[in-house]
Amino acid sequence: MNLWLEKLESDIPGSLKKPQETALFELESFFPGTSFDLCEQPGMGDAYRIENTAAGSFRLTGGSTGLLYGAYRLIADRLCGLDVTLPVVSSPKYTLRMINCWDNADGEIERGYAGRSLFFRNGRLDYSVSRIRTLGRLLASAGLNVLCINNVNVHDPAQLLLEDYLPDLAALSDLFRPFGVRLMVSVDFSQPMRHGIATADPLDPAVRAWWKETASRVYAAVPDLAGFLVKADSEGRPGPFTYGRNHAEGANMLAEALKPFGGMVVWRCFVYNCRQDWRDTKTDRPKAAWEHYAFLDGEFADNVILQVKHGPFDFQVREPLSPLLLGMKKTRLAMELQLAQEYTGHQIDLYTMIPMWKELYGELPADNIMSLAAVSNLGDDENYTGHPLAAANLYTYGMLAWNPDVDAAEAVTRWCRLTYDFTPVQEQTLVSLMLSSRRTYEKYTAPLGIGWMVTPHDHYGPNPSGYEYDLWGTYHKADRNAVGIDRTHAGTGYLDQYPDQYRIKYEDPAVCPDLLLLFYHRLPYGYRMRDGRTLIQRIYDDHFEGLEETRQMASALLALPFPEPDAGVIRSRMEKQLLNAREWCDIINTFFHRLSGIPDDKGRTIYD
Ligand code: GCV
Repeated sequence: MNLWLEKLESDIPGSLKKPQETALFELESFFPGTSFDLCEQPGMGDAYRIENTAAGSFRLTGGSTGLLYGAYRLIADRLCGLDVTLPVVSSPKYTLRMINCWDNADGEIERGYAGRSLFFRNGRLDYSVSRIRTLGRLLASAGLNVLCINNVNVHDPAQLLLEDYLPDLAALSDLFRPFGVRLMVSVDFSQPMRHGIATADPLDPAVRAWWKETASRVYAAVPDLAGFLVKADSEGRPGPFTYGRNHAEGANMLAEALKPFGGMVVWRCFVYNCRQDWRDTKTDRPKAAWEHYAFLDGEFADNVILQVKHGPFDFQVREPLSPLLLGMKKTRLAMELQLAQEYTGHQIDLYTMIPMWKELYGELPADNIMSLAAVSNLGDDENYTGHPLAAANLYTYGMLAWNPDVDAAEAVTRWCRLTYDFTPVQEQTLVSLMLSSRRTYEKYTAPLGIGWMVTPHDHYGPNPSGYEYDLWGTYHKADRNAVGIDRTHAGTGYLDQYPDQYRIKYEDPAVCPDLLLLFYHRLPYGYRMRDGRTLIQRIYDDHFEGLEETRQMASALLALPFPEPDAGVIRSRMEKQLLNAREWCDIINTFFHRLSGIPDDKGRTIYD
């Protein structure tokens, strides 16, 4: 399957070595009889210019990768029936447009919902060459250029990617090179200790020497490796804290080792106390990233990028923008998104993400960050993303990373038009279902920004108090009178981490957007919302509406003429989504009804 590239030649030859060769192959196969003049200008990098030279012929100018992106632009525009006025000039907003795979060496994918790994089997790099080529082509056509192939939780034997498996890593990177995709690897901060060194202390000379020697071996094998991705001192992973060092000391040590080879250290900021006592009311998990990193602003080497999850918790359906993304002006930052639908329906429920990303950009000045990363939703299912419509999240993520100003509806429409041969009315139906799918999911799951009412560990389906007395710092504290946590200055003080212009939007419940009300405030069920409804009524209404919208979505979606095998997969997943929405709606409503004893104003069924 070629997903949105279904109409291209099905096989891409193995003889192609460089992106500009791939560009020429794609153009000549797609536009037979048209002549193309490809002018490589290395200084242009990923940027391209497309112009007409004479009737019916095109000149493309760009770096080697720029020519490839230009070729896919021309092809996709033609497939979409767009008449573009030439010349067209385009360059990406971010140089690194990254995908992070959480694939383990045994072939399992942590939080993977589309099958097993495309790269690993039985502890080794072992894959289908033709699927890797197709993946390279898909990524390039979406403008994505960095692929981290292994889980940030580096489990044995994935460390061997820097050691015995290095030739295999080199062979895999050769396969991606014609598509302009550079590999990255997640590394284990304690890896020197596998080699008789007694410590992983970043200031220890033997440790520093080990990483330098390792970097030079790795770059001899894979000269264009993008760098190392690191999860340190997080959820049990090793890191600098063990040695009384801070994260700038840890990251800079690796950065020094990679610097001679042009490699980057992408250092994740997902650091919090994952062994919290629920009785402890002083610790507030959303404050953690800021507390660990903000004071280090300006101390990171210039080849370190701090990768910050978009919200302060962990990819809930709705979270505010992480204050760290607003506060570290002297540090290179990447925002991390999650295509894998961990908390957002496991690629069973329909959940199109670009409206949410656009909301984040409404808060985040695009220049505050220098890169975007996204946790992959890929796997070895025939259609790569489990749910056929989840492929739109991969494609539109690429569009966003190229140009954060992209319009959500245009991006989803482009993906639909490339993927399916629908009439304009059918296309419009699908696009609007996709654009509203996140809001629908939000309505039937945890209310008003509270998050976390999900089945523990697996993270699919409702369990309102599943995490309430656990170690993870994710509490809603619902009792018979009220729900939520006060995160204002008077409460946990989380809101103090924001610049004033952000703080004032949230600190007063009368001003705070409804959809984040219970993230920021603890409120009684009888609290009057701006529209006159009580808080409890709003919770009931949202849940009934979410279920009803899912039912309507199902009938509209299933009436569309999807081709097989997509039609069958969409139908069976929609059946599961309907059950999931009903379960969420009833369990959340019953949970709050039992606690509050307040009936639904409209007399609808809430089970006791
Ligand atoms: C890769 C959450 C997920 C973990 C994931 C972690 C992370 O806690 O549940 O599976 O680990 O985030 O982003 O590192």
